[in-house]
Amino acid sequence: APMVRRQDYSAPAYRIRAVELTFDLDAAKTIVGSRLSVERDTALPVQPLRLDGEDLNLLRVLVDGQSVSFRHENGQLVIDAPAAEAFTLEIRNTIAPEKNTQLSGLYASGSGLFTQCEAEGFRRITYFLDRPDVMTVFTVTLRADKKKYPVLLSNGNLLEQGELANGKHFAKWHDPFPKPAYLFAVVAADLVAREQRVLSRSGKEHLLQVYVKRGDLDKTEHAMNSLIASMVWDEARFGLALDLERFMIVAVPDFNMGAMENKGLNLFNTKFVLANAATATDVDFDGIESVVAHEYFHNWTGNRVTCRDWFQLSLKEGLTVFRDQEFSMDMAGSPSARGVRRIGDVRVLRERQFPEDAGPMAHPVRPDAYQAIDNFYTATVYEKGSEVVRMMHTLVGREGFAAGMKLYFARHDGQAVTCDDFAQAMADANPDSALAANLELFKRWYAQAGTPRLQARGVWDAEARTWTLTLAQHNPPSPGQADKLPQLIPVALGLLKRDGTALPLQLAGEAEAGGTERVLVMTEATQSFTFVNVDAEVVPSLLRGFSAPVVLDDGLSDADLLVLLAHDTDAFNRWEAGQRLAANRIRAALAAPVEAPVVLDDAFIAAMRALLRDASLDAAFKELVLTLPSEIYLADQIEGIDPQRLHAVRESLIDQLAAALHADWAWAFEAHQVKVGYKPDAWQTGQRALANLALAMLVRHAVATGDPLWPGKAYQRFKDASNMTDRLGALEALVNAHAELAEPALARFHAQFKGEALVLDKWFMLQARAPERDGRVFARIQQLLQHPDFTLGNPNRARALLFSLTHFNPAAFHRLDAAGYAFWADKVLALDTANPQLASRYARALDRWRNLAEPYRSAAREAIARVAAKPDLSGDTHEIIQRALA
Ligand code: DPP
Ligand code: ZN
Repeated sequence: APMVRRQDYSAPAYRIRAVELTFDLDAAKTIVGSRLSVERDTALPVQPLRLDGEDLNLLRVLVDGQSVSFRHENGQLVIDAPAAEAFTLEIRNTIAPEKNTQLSGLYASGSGLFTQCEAEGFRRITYFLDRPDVMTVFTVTLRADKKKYPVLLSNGNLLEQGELANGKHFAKWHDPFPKPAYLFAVVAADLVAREQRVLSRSGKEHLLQVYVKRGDLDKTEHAMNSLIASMVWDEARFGLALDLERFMIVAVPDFNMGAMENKGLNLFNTKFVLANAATATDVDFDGIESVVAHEYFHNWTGNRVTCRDWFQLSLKEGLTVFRDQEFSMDMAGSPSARGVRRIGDVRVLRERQFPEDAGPMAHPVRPDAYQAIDNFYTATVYEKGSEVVRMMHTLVGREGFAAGMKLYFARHDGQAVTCDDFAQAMADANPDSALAANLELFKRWYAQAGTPRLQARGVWDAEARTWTLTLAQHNPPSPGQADKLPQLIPVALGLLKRDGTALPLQLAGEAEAGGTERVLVMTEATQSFTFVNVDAEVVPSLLRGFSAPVVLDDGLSDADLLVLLAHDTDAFNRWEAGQRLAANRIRAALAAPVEAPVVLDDAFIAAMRALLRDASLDAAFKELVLTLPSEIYLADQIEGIDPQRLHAVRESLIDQLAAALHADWAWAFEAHQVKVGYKPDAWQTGQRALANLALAMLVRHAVATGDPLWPGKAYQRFKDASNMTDRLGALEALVNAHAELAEPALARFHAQFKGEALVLDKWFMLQARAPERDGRVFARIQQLLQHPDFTLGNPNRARALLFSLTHFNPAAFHRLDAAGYAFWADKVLALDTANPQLASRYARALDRWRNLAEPYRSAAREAIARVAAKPDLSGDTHEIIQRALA
């Protein structure tokens, strides 16, 4: 596929003011009629009209009712010289939804028909100007068999519906808001809906609906509640109200992504809609709340103001992730629960985005070029993009940020704009801020790829009673960007005395101290800040709340980190101190000779025990601290990684924590039982998370020592659990410890939930993500491929088994015999013919092959080369593979 470049952007020569679409819906053959009101931009020289189309069967083209000559070029339908400045273009074509295994455009899932148009799926429905800066008013008539497809939905408001001959019926929808084609949606299916009428603050009534297949209504309450909470929050925090009479969410069983924000008709992967206590875990409930919010928030940040071109994707995604993260924090409530959320968000960023930014797919938050835009729905555009918005929030403050949002909508409502436009509005609304003073510098976050390294060293001068912090930044090269310029880095910090008390902060030149925490704004390659009235050596707590997406090297000793772990008031840095202590031990063990036993020191164990037993801390926080950094995160930090060795070392440390804290784990398990009715709130979620971690540690230790007590208790709990979080937690404890009781438990679980697709996904996932031991997990995955419930055709199922191995289980995947890589190559090729979007995501499992030690590195390269050799690889996968080998 040819490269598309940001610098080549030009405004559209034609606009489509309105379109009337008619669909005669049928899984085998759907007839699409399209009547477009086209206008030529008379300020531009006359150009051919080029309409995008893909996999369409064209029946006819008319201009103002007359036939017209046209040609096909590069997949586009080209009309060379339309005579008039404004004309009506009529197109008729057919498509075959049931053959559409790509799940882009109109496709069949279960017994229904659904669409997915972002980014470029609309062109798979009919010929159109399929680009986000062409915004059109859509009127849509759907006709279909009434029995098969009793529910017919599209965007906006329902104008009319009724019966037709031959058992058919119709529905006519009109969306008053001009929108890009990527926000178009259609649903024809046999569905039922949970409905609720709500009033917005202005007193307007809205109808909210959550559509699911029959039998799933009892799993829709949480999605509905999340939707209502999102509406309330967006009005309260940003003054943004729902602009439609009706807002619909529809659950789709086969879906490439999490969900899609189509105007007024959000389509969701079932995983992010369906939940009740019996079938979904706390983590699932949480995911639903944030994805429902995310898609709802897009109605303003994405739909009312959209992207000029796909290079600006982070304009809507980074901002909307920031909004959903803030929403979840506000929902969580207490400062401690907010801290827990922040830790979770940073974990995702560092495990997914940091490796991406260090590998062959590294790209700026606002990319400069792509072959397949689907490949750029990335952690960089989403999660790093959100961090960029968060830094703006830090620089202008909460009120200033709200003012910036207001100005952004005042200027750009109804437009398709750029990341620059957003940053400009933020700066203009806050003229006295550090953001406004350094706007061009700040915007390097959009332009430069890579994770900056921030070195920080403090020097105490006893005589002058000063403590001087010297910061130095460096951003290593990325593909196509050899040299980087300094970036603006907000460094939130506090200083702790060794007894843990916080020091009042006063910079040289300031009249008095101003609080115990502040934000330093770094704008140069190196910069020093001198604090005065410092009477003793201090321990700096830098980058509090992870105030910038950088890798920090602060040179703190283990003794310093123990002070922070015991006393830091910043939840993120307190947690981070514990993670770093663990990572230091793992690094030391990796550097030692293989034969040397890895022994966990008493200081670390004592610190972990103290934290676990600390009555002032929330269970959720403790669970995070007591969980060692993941193999994926650690592998990203270590050059020339040996995944097997890393796994062995980390497992050994967990074994030792399980043994040394045995009595503490037993206490924690008993002390964190929830004795009231199930609610997925922050408190209960924390209790269950810690109890489940404790149980896992107890079972692990019992299996190692041959003690039947805890495996037996875990099995009992698995059988008797009143909710999925506890049931799955107990099952996981057995499976992860390779306990004998894991087998009967797995069989029982399968029998109990065989009708629940999302629960079966968990069953596959759990087995595929278990800690590898003697190749057992890899062998089990091979067996599960043959299981009658396994299919490559359903993305959730494919992710549950295949992605679990390659993306989430490094020790099962990176094998000395290279069988994991062969597996990967086979599956990339198998997925690629049916579903290129899914295949190219899957292909990314080997992005970081260059960071592997031998013999992994060469074996991985060979597997990538085998995929590259396939002649008809899809454009999506080709781009990933080509970058990996570049
Ligand atoms: N635009 C969708 C979302 O992020 C997914 N592609 O919500
Ligand atoms: Zn989004």
